[in-house]
Amino acid sequence: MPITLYSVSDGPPSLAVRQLLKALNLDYTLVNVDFGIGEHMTDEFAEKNPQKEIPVLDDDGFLLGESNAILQYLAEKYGKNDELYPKDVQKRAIVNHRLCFNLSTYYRYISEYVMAPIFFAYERTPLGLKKTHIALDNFNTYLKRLGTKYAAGDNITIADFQLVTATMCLEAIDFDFSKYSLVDKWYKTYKKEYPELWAIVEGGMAEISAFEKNPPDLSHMTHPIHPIRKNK
Ligand SMILES: N[C@@H](CCC(=O)N[C@@H](CS)C(=O)NCC(=O)O)C(=O)O
Repeated sequence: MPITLYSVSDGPPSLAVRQLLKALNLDYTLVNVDFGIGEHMTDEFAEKNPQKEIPVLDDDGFLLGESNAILQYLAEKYGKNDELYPKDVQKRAIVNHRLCFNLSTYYRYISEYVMAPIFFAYERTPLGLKKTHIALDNFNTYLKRLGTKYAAGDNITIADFQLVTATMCLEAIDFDFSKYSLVDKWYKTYKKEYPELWAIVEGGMAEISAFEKNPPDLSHMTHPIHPIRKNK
């Protein structure tokens, strides 16, 4: 049952999948893709994922990109029970909602504000900051309305893996989100109750924090979308 994950060591979607693989106690081969030298932009990588994005799962020849789809597939196929991805239709709908919310809004706004200016020639703008606060406020409201310990229920689900890695990006740049008290509490609870999963995320956070202070030089890169920062 050979499983390979193509992953980037500081990439939140990759870190979300790695947490699930650990939670499921699955043996797998971790292939670190070097973002800095554009390993994901080669024709060879495009064979695995035409979007040229990381992560990519290879489960015995079955290739899958998009971290949400990977989480859903692995939890469905290898989960010993349905805790991480409930079978109950409404519970599953809440998990799917949180995954969609993370992709469309929460991680999207956080990554545009935190990550893009670290790697590429973007600025942190007042609008970007406003969107980040909107995302945090939305998540805080979802936690309040559901009234559960975790994002989609009283136990962790695959949704928490994505939302934790997104929130970690804020901590990596010392962004104070404590006024979103339920987000703050949820995040601290996760760290405390799942130290072995948090350790995976923490490794990525250390890299992002270091890049925040000393941004990587990607001036050699030609990117199809993102403006490259010129070397000083
Ligand atoms: N929606 C995708 C996003 C994956 C993604 O954006 N990964 C980043 C690394 S963290 C990437 O590969 N970016 C490609 C690039 O910027 O060239 C997922 O959730 O898997």
